[in-house]
Amino acid sequence: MLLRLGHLNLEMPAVMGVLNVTPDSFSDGGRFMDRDAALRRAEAMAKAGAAVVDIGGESTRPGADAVDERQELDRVIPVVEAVRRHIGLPVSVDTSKPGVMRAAAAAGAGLINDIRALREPGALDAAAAAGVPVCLMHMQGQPRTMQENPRYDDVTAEVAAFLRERLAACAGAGIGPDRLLIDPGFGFGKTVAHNVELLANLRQLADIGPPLLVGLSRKSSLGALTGRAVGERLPASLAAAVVAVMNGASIVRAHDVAETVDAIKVAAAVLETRKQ
Ligand code: 9MG
Repeated sequence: MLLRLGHLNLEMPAVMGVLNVTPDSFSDGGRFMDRDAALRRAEAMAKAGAAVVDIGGESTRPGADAVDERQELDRVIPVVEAVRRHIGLPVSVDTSKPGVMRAAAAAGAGLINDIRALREPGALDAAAAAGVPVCLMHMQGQPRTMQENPRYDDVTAEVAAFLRERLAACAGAGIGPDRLLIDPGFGFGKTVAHNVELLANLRQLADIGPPLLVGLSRKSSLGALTGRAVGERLPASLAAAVVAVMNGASIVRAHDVAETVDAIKVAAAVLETRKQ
């Protein structure tokens, strides 16, 4: 298994803390819009053991509206600069826009997290030039409409085929496998049953090669499985994180960093013991 990816040490499963700088994100309601509040939140996540913080300026929740590039840059770049300058924690930027990718890398971001897997025009070239690792995520449709009747014949096979195709597109653009992460995109154009099937079959995606990143924290599928409101999904989120790590995930994207760090330490200890 690859042990380093840019600034990230993947020797042990790692936690990516979620830092939304949007007014409308589904589970933290835009509480982190203000630069200083964002900085305090990033600091708390660093203390809690996050390996990286994922800063997003455009909500990706189902039904969300797109924002233009200027707005996204204004929301994200000052926070990237501040986190890098004052905390030193590695920063990921959740964006699909080539201009934001370029500006984020120039401001010190060490990872691009693209829910569109570099499919926007110019994104492959921008990511190649930025020279930082990229997370390629699967999504069926677009955030605005993706939960309107998502369909697959075989969700695991189709997600795997998509990720292999995007890895090949990256190779063609000069982005080698040593700079890539892959992600099945839980909740992005998927029903509860699709998400459960992907989680059950996660090992097949881990076997593709690049480190696997997963994001299940507080997602609506966990609400559907438990009957819990978004603020009550911590136990379900931790269970999902542990299942994911036991099945090959290297990075877990999470809102509740301290709790997720502890949960995956247990999973990592079991995995280490199995290896011996
Ligand atoms: C931005 N974002 C929201 N959910 C996500 C997930 O599951 N994976 C990745 N890579 N990004 C996500």
